[in-house]
Amino acid sequence: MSTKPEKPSFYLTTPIYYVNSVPHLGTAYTTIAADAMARYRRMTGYDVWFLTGLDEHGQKVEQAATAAGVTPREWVDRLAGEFQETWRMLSISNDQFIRTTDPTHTHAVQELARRLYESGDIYAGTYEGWYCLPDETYWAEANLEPANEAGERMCPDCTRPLTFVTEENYFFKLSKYTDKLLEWYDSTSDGLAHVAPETRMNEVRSFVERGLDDISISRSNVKWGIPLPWDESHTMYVWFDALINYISAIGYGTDKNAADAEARAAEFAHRWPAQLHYVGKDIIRFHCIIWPALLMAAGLELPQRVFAHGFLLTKGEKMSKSKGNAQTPAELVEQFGVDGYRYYFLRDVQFGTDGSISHEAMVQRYNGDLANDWGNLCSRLFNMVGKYCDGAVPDASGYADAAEGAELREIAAGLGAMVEERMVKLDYAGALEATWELIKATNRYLEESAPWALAKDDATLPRLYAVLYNALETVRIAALYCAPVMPNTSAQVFERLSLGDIWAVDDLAAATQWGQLPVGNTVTKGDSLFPRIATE
Ligand code: ME8
Repeated sequence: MSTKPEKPSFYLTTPIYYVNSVPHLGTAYTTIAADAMARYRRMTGYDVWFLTGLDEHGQKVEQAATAAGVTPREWVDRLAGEFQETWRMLSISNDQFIRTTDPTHTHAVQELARRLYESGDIYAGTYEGWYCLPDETYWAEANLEPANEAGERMCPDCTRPLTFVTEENYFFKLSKYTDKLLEWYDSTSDGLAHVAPETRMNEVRSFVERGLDDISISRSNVKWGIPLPWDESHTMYVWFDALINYISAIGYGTDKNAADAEARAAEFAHRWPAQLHYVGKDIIRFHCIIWPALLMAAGLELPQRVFAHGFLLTKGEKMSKSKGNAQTPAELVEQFGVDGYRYYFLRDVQFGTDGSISHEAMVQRYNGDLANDWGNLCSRLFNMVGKYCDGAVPDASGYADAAEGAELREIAAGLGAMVEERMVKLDYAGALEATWELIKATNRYLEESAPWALAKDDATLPRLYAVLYNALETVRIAALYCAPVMPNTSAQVFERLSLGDIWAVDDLAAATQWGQLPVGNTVTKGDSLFPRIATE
């Protein structure tokens, strides 16, 4: 009896978003990218744990609740529902949804804080300086521009006015970890840099090389937060609270008396360190400086990789309802479908760099790549199988010409390695582009071999069946490679080919080997996968 070897763990996370606003194109972007990776890694044999969630504490959330005339608790509960609904609508396959108001999270934060206080890495002091409320960020004088004409100091990141605060606070000895952080930046994991892309690594490294100050980790006038266990007049600075979610979610700091304490500890040992933290470039200092330093102080392993993507920009054209070019995920999904939405953002914007998005580009991508190339290939092919083969996968064995479909077999054989190489770099656009080579080659193959002509003569029927089989087989393979980004349409293609559950695939390399489409399987034409969008 053989037992399957245990799958390697792949733990990936998104930032936990603030609940001061509803999910938008930016937060959806990070979440979709992480989802595509989670799905891809499940299909390539990993034991995936995909975490997303919400950052529910802090002054900003407290103020948003007050402005809405509700308690912070009512406010976060309402917004948590909206986030979860939006992620469901976008086919996000997260394994867990953490909220920093969860009692297990609170316990873990207090546990870690206590540990650092006892070891001397957290100490009492006075904070005097600038604070950016919208970003919940402290700023040292040295990083600021002189006051403007109105006498205001501005946040270097978001350019909004800062507030001067003087508070008795607790501090974290960040300065102590400067050299260790620089060593970490110089090391790699499986040959990959811990911070990517390189521009972000350089930015973080030069910030640390300038020297780090200790940072305040508590607030005494913010009530909506986690109290410090040794001094309940302080709540934990919201960024510390938030970062710890990545370990509290998977079992760190579980109450020793909890019924599941042992199981949670085992889970933590299994899943930590994370393979991949997805973040936007706005929050790299928290993830690439404070977070690793905090883990070092706690004696925990560091994440293998933090990948910071760029910003989505709307370049001149504002996406607005009144212009008929919707701006919320829900409005865009209504027009482009979930998979059309997911495809656009991962195909048209190079992950890692800033990218302009526009309604016009979205329509172009959709009509070009999805309606014309992929959708049309499926519908005309399934249609022909209906017409010439009674709607069943034909038997190609009567036509023994090795050259028939050789180009398709060759592209398909090389695709797996290419997609893997690009996915490791989080180059979604590149992985999709490679998949499109197969899709385009199949469309060309059908044009060139003209099945409609082969169907006219009994003598060419064996070749007709070979051509249709080859095209169906590439469609099956392309659907597998498209699945992480376009889960719904790929599942539909599988259904139409009477294949099993696409999500049961956990060995993509084996599943994409040529020739597995069973002869005789019913092929259903179905509705158009990507109906064209009229452009007037
Ligand atoms: O920073 N383009 O939460 P947040 C691309 N709670 N991505 C964007 C974007 C845009 N225009 N706008 C937002 C926080 N994002 C903290 C995180 S984690 C321990 C705590 C995405 O709601 C991007 O991932 O402000 C960015 O980093 C994140 O949303 C910020 O989300």
